[in-house]
Amino acid sequence: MAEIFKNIPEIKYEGKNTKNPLAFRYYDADRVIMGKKMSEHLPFAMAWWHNLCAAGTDMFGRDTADKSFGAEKGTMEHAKAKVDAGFEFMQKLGIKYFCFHDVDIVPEAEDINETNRRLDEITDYILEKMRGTDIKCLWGTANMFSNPRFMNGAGSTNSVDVYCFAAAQIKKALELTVKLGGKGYVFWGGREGYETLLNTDVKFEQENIANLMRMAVEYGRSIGFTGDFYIEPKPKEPMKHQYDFDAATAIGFLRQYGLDKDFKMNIEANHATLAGHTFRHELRISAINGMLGSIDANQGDYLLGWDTDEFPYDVYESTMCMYEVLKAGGLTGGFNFDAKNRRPSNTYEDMFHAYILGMDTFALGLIKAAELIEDGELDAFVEKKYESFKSELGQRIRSGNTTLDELATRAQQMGTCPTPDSGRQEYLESIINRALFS
Ligand code: XLS
Ligand code: NI
Ligand code: NI
Repeated sequence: MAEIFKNIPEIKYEGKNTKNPLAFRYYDADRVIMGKKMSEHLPFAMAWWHNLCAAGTDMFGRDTADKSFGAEKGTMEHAKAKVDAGFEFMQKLGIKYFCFHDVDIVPEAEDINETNRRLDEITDYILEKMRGTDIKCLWGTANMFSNPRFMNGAGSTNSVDVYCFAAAQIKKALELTVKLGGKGYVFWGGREGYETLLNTDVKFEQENIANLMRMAVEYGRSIGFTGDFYIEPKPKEPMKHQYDFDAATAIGFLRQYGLDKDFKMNIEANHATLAGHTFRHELRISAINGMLGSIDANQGDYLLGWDTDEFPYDVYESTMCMYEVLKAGGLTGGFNFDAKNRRPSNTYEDMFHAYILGMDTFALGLIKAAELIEDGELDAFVEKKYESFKSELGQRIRSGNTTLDELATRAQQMGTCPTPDSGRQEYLESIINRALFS
């Protein structure tokens, strides 16, 4: 196999002082942190779509990067060249997982039967490639948002025919995920939402989405898929109102339709901020509901109101993220870089710099989060903050063994209410800075 990224060596850990642009400063795969290797804490994944397909086209201009990898775009040769490029890329970076949509790995044909044939062919090729490596599939998914047939939604479509195509794509994508040994299967509800209530029956659409998911679970389990299904919440873009607005909304939906045993959350940093939340809020909400599954590791831009899918460089955010992940006992999934190079970063080297940046950002976040946890001051503060609930009355409130009448009587006996202790936010923030910068 001809080498594609010719001037790029295998990327190695060289420590924080290295000036080598093609080396890790913090990601040291075998370093043990809180009893586990960094590589186990951080199962990084390459997103097929951004890394091997997207080439810089935006609303105002065409491709700036060359992702032909020596083959003509739109052909199966190109699909295979992308596999070659992807595996070389992952191996050079020491990345062990990839994520894909059905139409990322082959050009979609007019007839779904032909698309499916191509998918069989390419996944044979991917499997062959996987055999000589320790690279695995993190998750698969069906792209049910690009094709014009999905303009009114996939599970939420008004058309039974379109609903059948969505079902067929999910069925095939599940089969491929199982074939490639994928740990998870993602539903990101790209077109599952609406622009105006004037033409939308929300209840009807949500019930249809839930039914599609139920059928996916039934079929997946019947063909031996034992992994997690994920919902990837996102509040807007492409639709004004997306049904899976945020983790809390998606979890409520799953519970309402009895899907909560099979599904977890795939939390994307940039989606969290679009929802008006912090990344860590979404992680915490998922974790306390037992549904923290996987992460789409990227970051947004606070000045831009859309999903800019930037590579994460913000160590404050990655530290907060890893704090939540460590506290939750890790992920069942991994860290998929659902991120793309900025349009003018259009060389092969830039693709590597982007992943080195992202991997180092999360490695440093892991190191700092572990320091914060081992230091214990934040935990101790939170523990103390709720101390009054350790009293006899507090315990009874916690276990639901009080009445409004009893509590009101006690308040009336006190007459005036003592002020609770300070929340100490600024001091606690200074602890984070201490960990990050000392
Ligand atoms: C889009 C989503 C998408 C999902 C997979 O905003 O992040 O890339 O991760 O369909
Ligand atoms: Ni995503
Ligand atoms: Ni996204």
